[in-house]
Amino acid sequence: MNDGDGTPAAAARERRFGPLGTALVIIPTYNEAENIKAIVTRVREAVPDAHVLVADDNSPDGTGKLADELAAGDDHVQVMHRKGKEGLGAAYLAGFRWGLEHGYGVLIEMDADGSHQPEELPRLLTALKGADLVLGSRWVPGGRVVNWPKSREFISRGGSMYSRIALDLPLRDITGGYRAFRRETLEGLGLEEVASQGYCFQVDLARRAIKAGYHVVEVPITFVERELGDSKMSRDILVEALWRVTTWGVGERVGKVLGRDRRPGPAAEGQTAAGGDASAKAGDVSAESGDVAAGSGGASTETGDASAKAGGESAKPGEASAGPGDASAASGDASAKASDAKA
Ligand SMILES: Nc1nc2c(ncn2[C@@H]2O[C@H](COP(=O)(O)OP(=O)(O)O)[C@@H](O)[C@H]2O)c(=O)[nH]1
Ligand SMILES: [Mg+2]
Repeated sequence: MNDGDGTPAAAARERRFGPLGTALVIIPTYNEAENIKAIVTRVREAVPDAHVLVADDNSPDGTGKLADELAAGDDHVQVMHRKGKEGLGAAYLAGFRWGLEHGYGVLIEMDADGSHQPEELPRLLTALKGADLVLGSRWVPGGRVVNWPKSREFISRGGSMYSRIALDLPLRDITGGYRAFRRETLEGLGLEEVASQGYCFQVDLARRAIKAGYHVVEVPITFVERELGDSKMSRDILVEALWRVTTWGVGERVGKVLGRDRRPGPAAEGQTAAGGDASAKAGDVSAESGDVAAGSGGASTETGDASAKAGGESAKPGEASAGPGDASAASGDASAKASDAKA
């Protein structure tokens, strides 16, 4: 059914993927004061054209303030100050909405603690040129983890294997959080319905992408366990993942028996992303998330239409590191340009 890279490779070969546009690296943070400067610096060095959005949940250790200081000295760095700890999934959803609203072509998930090495990001972006979604994967050949006890590896491998079987997903690392999405992919996932958190959030997005027929590719990564700060993952998050994956798996099997099956996706339809939904939601972002540092005064992207306009001067989203300089894409709505990412 697939060639080991997620979705039917034959169908993907017939697809034409548009240029990528500018990348936004979203880094959710909660108490990452010891890590924030290093990770932002490494991202800026590894992929200088990419922009960074730190989505901080009002960390008591002052991470948000440190991020503000980084943003003050770098027009490629933004900070979203959220009102309090609401979980990784909620922070990513807010970051995605902000990024879509501001016209970014690629949205990247990356942890703040150094586990996801920014130096590997160019490889993910290269793979995204021929895919809808790229997963940094610990569990494909060439992927590995550094400084993990066997017990943690067992849980992670087990979680992916359980999800793979329960949800019938042709993927190896389903809980990982180092990912690169094309904007059209995110727009087609139905993000407004996503309520899951933690590892389950990652499983949920991967499952939606496969169900929607997107071409998902796994790229091997070396995951390095954090040296500074503490993990926020908890037993509750594991239990949530187990419970939801089981519920989804049972639901899908019942659905199959009743004759519902996977929707034909963009591979079959020639990729028209459901941009309208995302843009309808985009307006909420700034209100919900407080302010984005030096916030950009207003959305200029008309998602769902083929031509979102550039709004500001400093950001040059057309010049994506991984993408061709010109954002006018073969695929319908990829011509959106980021507006003023920094006012
Ligand atoms: N904004 C936000 N970020 C979070 C939250 N929980 C975890 N994170 C961030 O998500 C990333 C992964 O969390 P981490 O604790 O390292 O998870 P682990 O790698 O699975 O142990 C880190 O950058 C955390 O700071 C949260 O509730 N809100
Ligand atoms: Mg971590």
